Amino acid sequence: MTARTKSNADGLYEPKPEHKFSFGLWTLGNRGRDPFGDAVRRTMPPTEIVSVLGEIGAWGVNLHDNDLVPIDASAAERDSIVKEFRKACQQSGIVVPMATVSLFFHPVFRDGAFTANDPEVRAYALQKTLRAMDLGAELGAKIFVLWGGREGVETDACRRADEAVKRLREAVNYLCEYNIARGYNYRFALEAKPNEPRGDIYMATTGHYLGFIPTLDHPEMVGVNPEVAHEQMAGLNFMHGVAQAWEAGKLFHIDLNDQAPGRYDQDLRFGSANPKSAFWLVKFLEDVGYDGPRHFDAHAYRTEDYDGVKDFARGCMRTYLILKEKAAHWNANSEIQAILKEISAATPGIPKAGSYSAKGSATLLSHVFDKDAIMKKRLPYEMLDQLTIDILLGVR
Ligand code: GCO
Ligand code: MN
Ligand code: MN
Repeated sequence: MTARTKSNADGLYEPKPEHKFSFGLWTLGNRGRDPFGDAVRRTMPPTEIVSVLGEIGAWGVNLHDNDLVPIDASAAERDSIVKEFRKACQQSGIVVPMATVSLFFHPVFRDGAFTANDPEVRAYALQKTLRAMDLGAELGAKIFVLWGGREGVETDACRRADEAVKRLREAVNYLCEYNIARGYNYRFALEAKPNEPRGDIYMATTGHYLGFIPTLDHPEMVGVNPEVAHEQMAGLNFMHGVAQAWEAGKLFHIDLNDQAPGRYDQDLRFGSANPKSAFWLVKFLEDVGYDGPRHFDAHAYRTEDYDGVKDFARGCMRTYLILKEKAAHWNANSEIQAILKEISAATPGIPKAGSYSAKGSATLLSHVFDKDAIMKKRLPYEMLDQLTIDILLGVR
């Protein structure tokens, strides 16, 4: 409550369309079901979710095919649902930046979708994805996310793991050709996760996908959709994976949430569990000028009603904007800047590493490095980190 009042009073942390904050239909619409307990919230229709998003100042809504259109809907039902949804989006000023496909909910995908052993399941998965691409394109989506939640195993007895990689490649190549044939201009964003719902998922991390993408027929069309919780479940530094994706020109989308390492998939409000990691992430995205959607793939605590869901969604955006402000503050801090300058200053007269040349390598090989002198240079990272903490805790 206080948070909301303050936000309205100071206007500083008010979400605006240019921030590109988006939420999935499945995030606000999450009813709090878990493996041990049933729904605690009623089903909120997609048109209502869109109007809530408009009310709280979000920019976009993302969807799986079946978040909007029931899996067995007739063509006529589908068309009327889509029409009504488009109208709701227009009324609330909400865009659809990303679409995706559910290849995990229906029991038919119990052994995977694109990697399943049954060729009929693989064909059905492909058909379902083509239709989801049609749907997304109709709604204006330019990014298509593929999350292979069921592409994995409980026992490796069921297939050779490299066969799964080959099947996945074949499927993504197929989708790229369809993208070209239909002129959709989608950019595909592949989302990794180490486990849950499968015991092990094949493409466990963003790094796995960055290795896979160059083996595709149209690598330029395919990037990644890293998710905070997914890398943290694996105990990894999320921002490092994002940075590698960015540097490779592959950061097509991002899923923001939070997660305590070593736990089940929690999908917590952005920045709520590890605010310091969230800070480095936001600082990275803002420093490099990432201009894609900031998508929150999280959901409200199971204790909440739909007012609480709004608190949750507002909180995600507010924390992002607070951290963005802190990042600007960090960059402008003169003590921090002086330390940064000092720690990477070059000693005059030393040979440069850089790119190889015969002459350069000869100079390098003949140089005598003074390791004792190198060791005398200070690396005040304790101070640098404390300055960061001071900023984060609001005393500097
Ligand atoms: C999860 C995933 C999903 C995907 C979504 C988009 O852990 O369940 O993060 O939420 O992001 O299915 O394809
Ligand atoms: Mn997730
Ligand atoms: Mn996700």
